[in-house]
Amino acid sequence: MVQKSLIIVKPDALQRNLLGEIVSRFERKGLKIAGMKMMAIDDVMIESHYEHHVDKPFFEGLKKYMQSSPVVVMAVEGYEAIDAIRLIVGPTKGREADAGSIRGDFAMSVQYNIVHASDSAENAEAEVARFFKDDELFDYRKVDFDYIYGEDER
Ligand code: IDP
Ligand code: MG
Repeated sequence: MVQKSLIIVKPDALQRNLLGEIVSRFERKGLKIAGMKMMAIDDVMIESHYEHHVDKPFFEGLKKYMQSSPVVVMAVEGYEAIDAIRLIVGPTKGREADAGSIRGDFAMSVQYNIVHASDSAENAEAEVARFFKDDELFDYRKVDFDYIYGEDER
């Protein structure tokens, strides 16, 4: 099943000059960028995006971090992309993430962990819709497609 995952390249990644590296990791994997833009995350958006954390003691710090600079958001597409991307990103705590994953290679922190990636099909759909208007998402053919997937997967 083709899925889109919502990726947020967080402020620590921009400050540490990792934007290109992160985009490149998704590209090289064979995933397709269906949408991408730079934006500031306002209060309403952060409170809905991190709804599961609003009552936690670290929420104010998380909000301050996510609003400390613009972020780059991407809708990244592929077959079973949501789980594939969580593997590329690694678990929340950077210092426990496997080497080779984005967080494993670039993060030590729980909070400053470089990227957000959707964790389920249901959340991915809501997150992509929250961050992208329909006309900001692009359905286009990539010439490498036939070499990224086998015939029975296309
Ligand atoms: P995830 O980003 O791996 O899906 P979530 O549990 O959904 O992790 O948490 C969202 C974000 O909130 C994390 O990526 C991290 O930036 C921040 N966060 C999660 N737990 C903590 C914590 O215990 N302290 C500080 N920040 C946290
Ligand atoms: Mg999460």
